[in-house]
Amino acid sequence: MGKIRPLLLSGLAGALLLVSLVTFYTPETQASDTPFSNNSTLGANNNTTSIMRLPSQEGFSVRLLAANFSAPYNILYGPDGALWITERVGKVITRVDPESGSKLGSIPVPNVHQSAPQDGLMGMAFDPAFNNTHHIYVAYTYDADPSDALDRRVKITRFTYDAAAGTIGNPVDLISGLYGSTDHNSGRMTFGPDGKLYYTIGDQGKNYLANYCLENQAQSLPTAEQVAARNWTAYQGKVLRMNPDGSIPDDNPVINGVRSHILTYGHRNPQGIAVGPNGNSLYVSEHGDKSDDELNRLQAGGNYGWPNVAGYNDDKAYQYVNWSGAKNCKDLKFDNTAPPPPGVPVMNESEFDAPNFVPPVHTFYTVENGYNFRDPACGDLTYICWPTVAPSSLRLYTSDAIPGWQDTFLMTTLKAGKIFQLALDENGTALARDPVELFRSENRYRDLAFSPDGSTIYVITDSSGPAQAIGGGATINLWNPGSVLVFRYEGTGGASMSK
Ligand SMILES: [Ca+2]
Ligand SMILES: [Ca+2]
Ligand SMILES: [Ca+2]
Repeated sequence: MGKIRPLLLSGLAGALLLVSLVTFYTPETQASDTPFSNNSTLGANNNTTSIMRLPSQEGFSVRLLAANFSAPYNILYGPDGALWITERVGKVITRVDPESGSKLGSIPVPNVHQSAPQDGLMGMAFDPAFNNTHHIYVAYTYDADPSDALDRRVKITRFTYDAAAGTIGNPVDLISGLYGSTDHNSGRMTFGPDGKLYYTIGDQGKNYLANYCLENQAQSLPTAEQVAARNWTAYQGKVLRMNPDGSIPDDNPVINGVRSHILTYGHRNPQGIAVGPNGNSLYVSEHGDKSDDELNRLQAGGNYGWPNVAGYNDDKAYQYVNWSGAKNCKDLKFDNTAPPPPGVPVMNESEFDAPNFVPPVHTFYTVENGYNFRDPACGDLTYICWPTVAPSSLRLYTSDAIPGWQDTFLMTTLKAGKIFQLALDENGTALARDPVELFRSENRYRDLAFSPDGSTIYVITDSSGPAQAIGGGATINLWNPGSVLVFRYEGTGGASMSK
């Protein structure tokens, strides 16, 4: 087949009009940063041509597999050969044919409560023995108050999948009554090679934005009495490790004299978790505040510093401004780009001296004091211009199908319109080389999954929200909202990414 280049009618960048009758991949003609070179028409009616832009990447073909998902949050390539996608707002698990993109059915998850920007149906994991047990594990917010009032909590429930009926049933709660929030629930999970279930629970966005008068609990640790009473107040800003029945493993760390579900603490919003190369260690990606998103390697009992430390303990462009510690907090207007008002306790990072502090493997990005966090290029969406990327997921690529990729992480981002490839050094405690930036677009990349043969990457995107515009500043006009994109390696050798 010949190469067909789309006819390009250029105008203003924001209103760029692309017309093409086919979607076709033209690797020789595409620069890795050319945003508009793959395109296609959508819609059954030729009279209503709609315009779609797709990211491009040298060495990869790109296509839209499926769309119209309701805030897709977690994607897994299932043992049954289907893509399984949780829809956070939709409160369903939708199964998708990875070739045709057909939706094979949407499975309602019962008793999910969703009413805020970051709550609803979240992470999901297959039982490692799924083909025998048909068990899947799902995390979601629910309303624990039987009255009209809302008590937003999180639980992890095991369901049994009925393939013939296309339903899930036999719910068994592993853990319930975890704090839930409008913000920073995190809600990712994975099984480790040790057969334990690992779950990330964020700091609930406390001491921040709408929740700025609530005390941040990321440094809190439970008492033995709280654990016995199943009081999970201290389980905020943590990574939890549990047996598949939800019980506390006998070999979990004893922290401050207490063994609990807590593996690590001092986390902010760890939305990505993955087992590292060769089954060694677990890693999380987490959102920083105005700087210092982090890749972290988990060490049992480790303190990852938040909210006292962002990134490294280096006193760079961050202080712990404890709004919730102000007696008159409710009278104050939250603004984290202005000097804190009188009465708000402020701590320098260097005042934090926890002996078990674990610095990040890498930050995105650390900046110097005096950095301008009010870049006018982003207008009212100032945070889109901050030196953060908003890492939303972390997945390990284990195949040898793509040259140079084996045992590297792919990390999706919400703000940067990129997927980062991260290669660890021999010790697993630092990056071996600079991150490689892939698949630039104006999308909020939420999560990804790999095909079993390693040739294909399936990426889900947020349904709405802002991202960094390619020309600078911020945009809310996402290219492929609420979709599954497919990036297929075409074996040209041009994408070894091993610079
Ligand atoms: Ca209620
Ligand atoms: Ca940290
Ligand atoms: Ca720092």
